[in-house]
Amino acid sequence: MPAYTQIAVETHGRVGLVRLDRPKALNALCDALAHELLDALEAFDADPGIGAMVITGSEKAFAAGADIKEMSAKSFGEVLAEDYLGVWDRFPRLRKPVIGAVRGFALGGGCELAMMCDFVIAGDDARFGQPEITLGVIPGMGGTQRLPHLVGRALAMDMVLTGRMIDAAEAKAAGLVARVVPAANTLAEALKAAETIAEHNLPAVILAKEAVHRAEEVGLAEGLRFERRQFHATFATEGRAEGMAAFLEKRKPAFTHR
Ligand code: DAK
Repeated sequence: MPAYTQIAVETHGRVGLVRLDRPKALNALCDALAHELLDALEAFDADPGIGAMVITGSEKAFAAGADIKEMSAKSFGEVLAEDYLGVWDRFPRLRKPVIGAVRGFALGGGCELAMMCDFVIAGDDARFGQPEITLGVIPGMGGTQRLPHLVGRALAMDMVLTGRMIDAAEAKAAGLVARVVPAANTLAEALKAAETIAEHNLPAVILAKEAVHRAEEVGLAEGLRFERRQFHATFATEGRAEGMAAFLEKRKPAFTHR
């Protein structure tokens, strides 16, 4: 495993866990952290021993946004030439599910990272916001696009234009997070959910994730056709036969993840 300095990486059975580890900067997403995170996630994605991933931060902050100190000195020419933050384009190409386990602040790029995850389990101390407007900029890692998909235009406009933070309960009611749990249980609940996913027939998990994301990109008729093809494709996997046989034989399936 590479020597990471901005993140800590662990495996729990078939689950890969990445902890953002810049506590003094509230896990602000500097360029080095972003590259390490994507490298670690891609390594898990390619590892046949891993079936799902979890990203978490600290008790105080999942991530307080892009690194304002790093960003503040950059000129337009530099951000354009470097494709600053373009590294995040690698995230949606991950094929295995990623769960965000969020406590504390998830602001700006941190909220956008949470939204890149396939779903979020939030502690009841989590706070989400897109405060970029207060810095004179706008969200740049998907905030203006993913937020309205998840919470609708009204709340997305409120958050993006005022910079207001919402708490975990409001995020749950709005559809930004899947579950809210007592703060101390956040990571344990996320790992449990990831373990459940990782036990399932991996090819079906990958096909299902891709199909759900397709719903955000295409119209209903095309999405339904895509889903049918994905469903048919599960019949080419060993796990489809095993899963159905196990049900009929009243036993637990033994998936080979092929
Ligand atoms: N960047 C760098 N450092 C940060 C930071 C951040 N986003 N957030 C916090 N820190 C640092 C603070 O500077 C402080 O460092 P020291 O002063 O101790 O050296 C340390 O973390 C602790 O923070 P505070 O002292 O402020 O802690 P508090 O508990 O008082 O306040 C807070 C917590 C989260 C409310 C506050 O830190 C805060 O408001 N942070 C900034 C939140 C924010 O505005 N986030 C949005 C960042 S902008 C783009 C792509 C993406 C983006 C832009 C463009 N393109 C593709 C072009 C995204 C932009 C953003 O995310």
